[in-house]
Amino acid sequence: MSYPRIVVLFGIATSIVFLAISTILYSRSSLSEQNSSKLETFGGHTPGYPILTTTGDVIDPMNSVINPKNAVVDPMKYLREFNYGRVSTSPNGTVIRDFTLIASDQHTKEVSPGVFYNVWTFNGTIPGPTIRATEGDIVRITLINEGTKFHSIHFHGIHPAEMDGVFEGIAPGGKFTYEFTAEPFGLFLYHCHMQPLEEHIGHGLYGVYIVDPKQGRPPADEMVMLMNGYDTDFDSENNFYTVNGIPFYYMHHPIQIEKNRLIRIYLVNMLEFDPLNNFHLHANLFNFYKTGTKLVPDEYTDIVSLNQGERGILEFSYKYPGKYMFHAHKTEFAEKGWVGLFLVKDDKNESVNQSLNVTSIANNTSYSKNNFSNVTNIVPIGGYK
Ligand SMILES: [Cu+2]
Repeated sequence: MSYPRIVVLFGIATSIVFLAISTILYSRSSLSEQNSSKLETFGGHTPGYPILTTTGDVIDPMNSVINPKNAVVDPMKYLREFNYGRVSTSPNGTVIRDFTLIASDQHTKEVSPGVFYNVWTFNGTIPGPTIRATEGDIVRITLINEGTKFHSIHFHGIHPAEMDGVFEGIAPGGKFTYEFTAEPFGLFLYHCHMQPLEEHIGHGLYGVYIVDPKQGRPPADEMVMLMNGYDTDFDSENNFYTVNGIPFYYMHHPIQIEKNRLIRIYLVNMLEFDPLNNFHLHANLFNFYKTGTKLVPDEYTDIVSLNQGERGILEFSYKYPGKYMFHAHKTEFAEKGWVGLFLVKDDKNESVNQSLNVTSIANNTSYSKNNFSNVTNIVPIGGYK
């Protein structure tokens, strides 16, 4: 007895479908068993809300020490380092400032303890050096491309089209001198403008450019803060957030300032991928000068939000001595590294160490394992707001 052909075909088809479904179900369950066997949950006070679930190593920048030899920048040095260039004067008396920036893209540096990343840099650091001039000066920047890709420098500010660094890439091994008048006064940035832009910026080719007004600004303890992030797993989302290049750095090395002294921060947002970043100052308010192009403040506030490329100048002083946080008020950014501390001294003669009963935190200008360990002991972990 023979079955009709259609019945045979139906039988075969059903068997194939059954086999396929069984195989998929089996492989899925064994895959999830594999994953769950490696998954570990870390931290968290509330059941169901772990701080971290991972199958890999846990890197904790709050409790780890970055090796100064490998670090992409020394944030304490960067904080108050302003580069005025090699100064000369033109026949008509104009001040000329010459700078040299060397682009590279083939090095690997530590951007957070244990996290090594292919950094693209101007003069070897992220952020690149802060360039400073006075309104009306002639600024000349020679870019030397020691990298393997085309690079350029695009400055914000007013200048001719051919000095804009957008259409003319500098080839590997090449060099080019950008020249323009520093105008107007304000707070600007510079960055590579080669395509794909998010790759050249995301890897670190940027820095701060300050143009002082001719009459200057009132005397102050001045510092630069550049907000950035690192996408270390290349999914177009940042894994770390920082101010001045290393996550949590100023939590371990608080920035020392004096009570009642005017503080001026040149704040720039270079964060790639995330649409918005911000800055919040604890127990105080600041005058905010948007883009720094006016001498009267736009706002008196304790928080300012900036899109990528936006910047402004903050001015404030602390009335009371003590330890104060500053950080992104976007919680995720703060918890992934964009957080720091000010230590306010009671008066010039009294040491912060005495007033706060802590040791070995004075003038940390380089990465020292000892200093880092000592400081770690006095910094409480957690609690941003
Ligand atoms: Cu580039």
